[in-house]
Amino acid sequence: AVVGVLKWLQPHKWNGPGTTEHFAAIVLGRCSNYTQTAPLAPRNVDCQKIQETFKNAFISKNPCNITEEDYQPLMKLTTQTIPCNKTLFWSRAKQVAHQYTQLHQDMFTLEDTLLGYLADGLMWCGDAGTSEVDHQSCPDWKKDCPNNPVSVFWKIASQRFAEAACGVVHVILNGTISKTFDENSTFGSVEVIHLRPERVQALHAWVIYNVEVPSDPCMASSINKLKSIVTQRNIAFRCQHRPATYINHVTNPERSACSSMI
Ligand code: NGD
Repeated sequence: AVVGVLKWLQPHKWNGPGTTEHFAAIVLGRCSNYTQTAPLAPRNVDCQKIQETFKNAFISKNPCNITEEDYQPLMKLTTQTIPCNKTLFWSRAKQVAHQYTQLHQDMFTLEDTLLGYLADGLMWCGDAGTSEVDHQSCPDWKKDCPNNPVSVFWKIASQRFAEAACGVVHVILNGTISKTFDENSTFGSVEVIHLRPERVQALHAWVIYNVEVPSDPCMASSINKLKSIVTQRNIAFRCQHRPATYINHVTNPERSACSSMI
């Protein structure tokens, strides 16, 4: 007990929150939940193995020196096929996107795939010289280092998700902020870049706003930037603005008449 108290009195090593309590158990529980209930769940999944492989990607390693290779075994175990036209990206609009896919279960965000589902909202890191996870602190992307276990994970998971997309793909963007499209976001810096023009015909953006807006959010300069990046890559681009109430409407099952709005 004394050792435990002393541990807490030590200054935290990193600036970010530590590994989520019960990380391994959560990953294992999510994996069994997903494989038993999700549409399109991959078959013959060994959740115990997935949980161990996830942990081995970062355990006993310097949490500022994580590489994409560290996650290759986990990526291999969680390969999943999303049908064409069913991929949904989002940026600064996580909640709205997930409300949408809850309602339209034939559409998939990264977090509706096994890999994203396992990790969403969790923190994790270890350290060289110990086989324990660090529950006290983990590196913060900006204040400590970019190549930390969580950032590298989302980068590679997002990249693979985008590379596998086909047909018409969608993105939900936040029209209530100035950088509706941000080139430095994961969507802007990883996903858009890794769409394959030979597989993806078009990107349709839905710009969500709360109240009636004075001018069309699709005319914002950041959307023009997105349009030019996408069309230069020989992928067609379309933008539509949609009020947030439109998602609220359809999230209310009593008002199923609203679902025809989509
Ligand atoms: O480097 C990071 C980092 N970058 C973003 N975020 C990060 N967290 C770290 N620990 N390290 C967090 O990701 C940020 O706090 C948000 O909670 C979340 C998404 O960031 P946001 O809203 O700026 O949108 P992005 O465009 O960067 O990323 C969303 C797209 C979406 O299409 C997903 O397929 O990229 C994928 N994704 C990326 C990062 C994280 C999903 C997540 C996730 N589920 O947490």
